Amino acid sequence: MTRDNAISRRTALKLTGAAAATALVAGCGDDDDDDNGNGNGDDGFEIEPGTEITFDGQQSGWEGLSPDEIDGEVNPTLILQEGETYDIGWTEGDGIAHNIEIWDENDDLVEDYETDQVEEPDDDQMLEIEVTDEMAYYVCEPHDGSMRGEIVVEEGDGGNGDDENGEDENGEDENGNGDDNGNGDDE
Ligand SMILES: [Cu+2]
Repeated sequence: MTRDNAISRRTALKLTGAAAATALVAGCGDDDDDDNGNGNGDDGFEIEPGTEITFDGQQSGWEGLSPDEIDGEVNPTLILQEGETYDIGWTEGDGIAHNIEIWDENDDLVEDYETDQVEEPDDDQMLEIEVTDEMAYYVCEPHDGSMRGEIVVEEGDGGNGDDENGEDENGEDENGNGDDNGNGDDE
């Protein structure tokens, strides 16, 4: 690979400096991908309201099972809509006792969103949550260092009717400004 790259780079320079310059610009233009709607990998995964979010509880981290977007992702950042409800929990595990809790940015429990610690998950390990802007993490209390994922709350305060139209989502993705708001709150 290295050798090939060296050759092709030299060839490109010989052929035309303009083409090489263009290639460099394109290489740095990761933003283009985000504009196409693939920004989820970096910033988190936008989850449809009402979705059941399930994990495989491994001591090394939460491994996403469903929805498909988070399948195989470890501690994926979940982008949830304020005021909407979701089911979140774990349906498989490694035989070690885990639970799931929703924490705020100070690592305090939000509402009473916590489950008992069990070795084999059952229905009680699924939390039905109504999203508030306090929510910052989903964690396993005994393993809160490794089994911790971020929750990013998308505010629905643009108006009560906006969520239905999905106009908020589109606008934020194109501008890329939505993330700035979220980061400011966290810190
Ligand atoms: Cu755990």
